[in-house]
Amino acid sequence: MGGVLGKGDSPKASVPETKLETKITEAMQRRETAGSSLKSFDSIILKFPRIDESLRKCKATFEEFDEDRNGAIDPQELKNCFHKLEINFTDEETDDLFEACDINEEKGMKFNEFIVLLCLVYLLKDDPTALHAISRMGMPNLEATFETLVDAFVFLDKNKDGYVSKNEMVDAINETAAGERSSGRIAMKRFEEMDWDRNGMVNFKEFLFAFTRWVGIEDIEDEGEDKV
Ligand SMILES: [Ca+2]
Ligand SMILES: [Ca+2]
Ligand SMILES: [Ca+2]
Repeated sequence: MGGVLGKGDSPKASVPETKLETKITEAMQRRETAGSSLKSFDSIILKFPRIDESLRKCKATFEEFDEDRNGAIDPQELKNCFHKLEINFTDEETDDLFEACDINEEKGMKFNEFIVLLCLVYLLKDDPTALHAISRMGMPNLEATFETLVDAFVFLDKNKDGYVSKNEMVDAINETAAGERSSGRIAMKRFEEMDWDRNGMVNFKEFLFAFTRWVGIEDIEDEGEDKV
């Protein structure tokens, strides 16, 4: 875990990280050295509608890979999907990713989980330790959206440790809404929504899941097949 974390910013040691989570954090830290193109929290909010639109268009992709049309992508369907997108992850890496994003542990990726998974793949694609680095996913619009999401996280993570702390979140919001008393409370609430495991830090996966909720991606889950 190194000594790079600022005081009060380190994740609680009691929450163990999986190998994959460590890899994601390291990939994010590498990406953070390049900095963020975003200048303010407002500029992130302004991008919400376009991100929302782009992710919704991805629904067709989801349906394409949901071969048995049961409303979820199972491990085998995911492997077929990766094969088709020329994402060369090992079976073990694919299974780890699946487990990390299958938050309901239903052995099936719902649409919002699938989006988070693809975005993590996007972040990991430049991992120098990956057996086969992938150069592209063949979905330029979606990749641009993923880049925006990565960029937003990089903007929030001021000390570049791969996690957004509560203070970083509050700072980001206060920077824009100067003088508004309520903004700090909103920031706190947003943060608590994001920090699922309540370890005081938001990692990229938590950020992505929160994002799919904010833009309402979860709402469209039920448009397709009925699932009892
Ligand atoms: Ca399926
Ligand atoms: Ca941080
Ligand atoms: Ca957390």
